[in-house]
Amino acid sequence: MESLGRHIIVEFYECDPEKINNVSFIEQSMLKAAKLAGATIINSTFHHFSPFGVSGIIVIEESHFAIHTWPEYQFASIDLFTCGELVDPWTAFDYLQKEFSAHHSSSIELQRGQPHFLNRIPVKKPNVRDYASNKQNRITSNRSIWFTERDNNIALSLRHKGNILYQKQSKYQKVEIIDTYAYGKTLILDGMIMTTEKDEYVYHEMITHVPVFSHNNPKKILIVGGGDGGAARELLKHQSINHIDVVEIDAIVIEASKEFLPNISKSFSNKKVHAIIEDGLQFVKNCPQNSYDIIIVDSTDPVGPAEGLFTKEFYEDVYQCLKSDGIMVTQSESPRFNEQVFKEIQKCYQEIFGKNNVHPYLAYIPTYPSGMWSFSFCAKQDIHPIDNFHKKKAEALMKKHKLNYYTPSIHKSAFILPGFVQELLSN
Ligand code: SPD
Repeated sequence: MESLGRHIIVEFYECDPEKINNVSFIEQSMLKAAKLAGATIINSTFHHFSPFGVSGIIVIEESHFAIHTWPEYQFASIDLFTCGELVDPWTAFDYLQKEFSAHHSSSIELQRGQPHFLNRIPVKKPNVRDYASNKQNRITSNRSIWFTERDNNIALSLRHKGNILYQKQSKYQKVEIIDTYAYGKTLILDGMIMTTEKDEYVYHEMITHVPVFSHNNPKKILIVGGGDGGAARELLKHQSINHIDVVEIDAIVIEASKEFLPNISKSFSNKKVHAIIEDGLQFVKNCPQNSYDIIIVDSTDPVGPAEGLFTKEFYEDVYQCLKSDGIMVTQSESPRFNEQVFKEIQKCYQEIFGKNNVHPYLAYIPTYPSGMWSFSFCAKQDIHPIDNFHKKKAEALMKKHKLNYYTPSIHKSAFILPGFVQELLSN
């Protein structure tokens, strides 16, 4: 015996960046490499990091295989550590080099645990029965694949089933759908969670029913963004509403949602809902004055295609498109996580709608950064969302439709803001 273990340290250069940013592909490749090498797989865990990079490890009976990738450098760094004579780590090396389309590589083999430096001592063996049951427990292969949305200091990870159900790079963004254990199917745009089957109701109920029940008679609504269809689905629960325009910049978002999120996107088959594939910025610029009772800005975060939806120019155009008693509601990010954006847009809304006509409110969305999310209610006239709340209508709607978050009490309490949020608004 030359050593207890063989450790091959591998650097793969000029890999295919798509492949080494695909967590499912990497997991499958590493598992296959371990099998081909003759290893017995015990467990694996793989994480994708937003916007790019994957880390993963496979525990094998004969030690472990680990990987970290940097797609932006087309680089993958891998450790193949094996014990015993029966596993050949170089078989795994050859396979992975081909799988990742690595143009070239460097590697070093280290002998780990050299016997002449070691002193073997007797270790008590477990009794036969314990050993048998332990062994059975140990060799249950268990996939553990994680999506991680992360900024410099905070991350949220969801374990998913491994296969990416939908993945397309549109003209505007990367559109993905994965199936997570805790929150069901999840729509991700450019590495950021947009909506999940199990908590989408919070966002969609709160961005729609609050303005609708604060308006005297809303009929015609514009949704800017909202390509998953969730906001339109909630609006359809209101009989007075007879026309909903959904202006979504990215047809791919609608396509993915229709295919994999039918309960969220079902509104698109209703004839009151008109999907318009256009940049919301241009749409409101060209929109005739006094067109809509309510405008809902159901945007992504202020990076990438939605950046323009967080500008004064856009909100001024929205103001023009609203009827004289019109209401705009926006998703206005997290006052905790996006403090600066939250503060700045509140100021901007106040400049356009008037200081007393802007009312931010909160809801709790577990899959968004920090979990605390804000919406902003901005009225053209002096319409206060609590004073002008049509409680009877809300109660009637709740008898007909089962809502999961919005209630008449939540309508009011959502506007009660914690001290630190009030402070952000007053500075
Ligand atoms: N950080 C996530 C913000 C997402 C806001 N838009 C979600 C779209 C759901 N219809």
